[in-house]
Formats: sequence, structure tokens, C-alpha cells
Amino acid sequence: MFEGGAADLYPARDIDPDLLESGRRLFAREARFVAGVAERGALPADGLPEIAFAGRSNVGKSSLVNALTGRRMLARTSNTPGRTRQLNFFNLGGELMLVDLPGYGYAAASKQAVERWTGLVRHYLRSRASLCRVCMLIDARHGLKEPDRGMIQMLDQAGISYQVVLTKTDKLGATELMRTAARVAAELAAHTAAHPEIHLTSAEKQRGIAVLRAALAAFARSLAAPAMAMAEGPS
Ligand SMILES: Nc1nc2c(ncn2[C@@H]2O[C@H](COP(=O)(O)OP(=O)(O)OP(=O)(O)O)[C@@H](O)[C@H]2O)c(=O)[nH]1
Ligand SMILES: [Mg+2]
Repeated sequence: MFEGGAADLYPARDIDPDLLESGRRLFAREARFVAGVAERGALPADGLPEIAFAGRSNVGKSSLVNALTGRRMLARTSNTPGRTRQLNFFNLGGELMLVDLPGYGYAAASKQAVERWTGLVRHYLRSRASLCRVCMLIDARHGLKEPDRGMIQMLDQAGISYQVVLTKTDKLGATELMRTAARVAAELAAHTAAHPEIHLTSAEKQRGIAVLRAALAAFARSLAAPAMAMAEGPS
């Protein structure tokens, strides 16, 4: 049986079992570390469609990449905020590139480090032709905070479609979670580049992982569809 379903999305919606299966298959493919990039000049060549994971430091980006790929240690995680200091690229079965971004809003970071990070991420978001979607991670306990709004503004300006993923849902009750999800959804409604559905996840408890895999697989498929249609030629 597939895990995951209606309750892992806000608003709740049933997920097509075929899509869950496509998601499972896509993320069962081998995930391979390709590059860790700390400067603009070192970005790998544009190629596979990319999905980047953005969010505040310690929100659970690296943990989510690990949960999606079913690999505990693929992306390095830590209790200490600021663990990921570079853009880490992972090739998923030659079909997708997953990009684990360094977190923002890390209070203990020096001004210089923040400026370096912001410059690098902004450059990546603005110039990356292969970047198709950003998963914008928000801690379910906290909802949107000022630094998240800064990131959303950056995505809006760069014209990149993004979807919000609430993390660490195991740390709060169902009522509180629904309240946060509703608040975040209301704020996102004004942003056209934001995907209207919010994913409810816990990397720790594996909640919402199957549904997020399905959504990303559907997205990858939608990217491939025009190319396939062209390859098949006019009917
Ligand atoms: N309870 C719970 N803890 C989680 C979950 N996801 C991540 N964590 C914990 O949160 C901490 C930070 O996780 P990371 O995945 O390293 O966070 P990150 O966003 O990659 O952090 P930076 O690389 O510093 O930006 C770790 O101690 C994780 O074990 C979750 O779903 N539930
Ligand atoms: Mg990280």
C-alpha cells in the first residue's frame, strides 16, 4: 500500500495512486552528489531540470532531501543552524537535479557571510536557466517570518514558480497545524508565482514525503511532456 494522501496537502485533496507510484519510482532512482558550490563561477553546467530547496537555516532542507531520496546521509544535516554553506547539487537518476541551498536567517552568521550567501543564492536564482521550481520550506511551528518574505520577494522578482512545504509537522498538533497552513495559504494567495497547495511534511516521521514525491514527479512529467509531444510530431 502507498503511504500518504489527502491529509498531507492543504487544502486536503486525494492524490491519484498512479501519481504516487510515479513519485515513488522517480525517487527510488539513484541520487548522486554532483557538486558543492560556494562561488558563482563554480556552478555546474545547466542541464537537467532543477528543483531547489530553500528556507531558513535549520528548517529541515537537508533532512527533506534525504527523506525524499530515502538516503539518510546524502545531504548533511545538523542541530546547529548553518550546516549547509554551499549549494549542493544531487543528480536524481539522470532525470532531475535536486539542489540543497544554504539556509538564510542564521542569527550567528557574520554580516560578511550573510552577504556572500545572499549574493550567491540571488545570482543562482536569477541566472539559472535549468531551475524550474523552488520548494520553499517553512517550519510548521513558526509560519512565515520576515526572512521568508524576503526570499518570496526574490522568487517573485526572478519569476520562478515555488511551492511551500511545511516541515517538522510532528512537532505540533493537528489544529495548530491547520491554523498555520491556513495563515500561510492566505498570505500566498497574493503571489501568483506561488503554487496554491501547501505540503505538510515531517522528514522524521516520513509524513507527506510520498505526496511531495508525487507532486515533484508530476511537475517533472509536465516539463517532459512538450518535448515528448514534439518528438512524436503532429498527429
Ligand atoms: N522533529 C523533526 N526534526 C526535524 C525534521 N526535519 C529536520 N529536523 C531536525 O532539524 C535540524 C535541522 O535539520 P537540517 O535538515 O540540517 O536543516 P537545514 O534546513 O538543512 O539547515 P541549514 O543547512 O543549516 O540551513 C536537525 O536536527 C534535524 O534532525 C522533522 O521533520 N521533524
Ligand atoms: Mg542543510
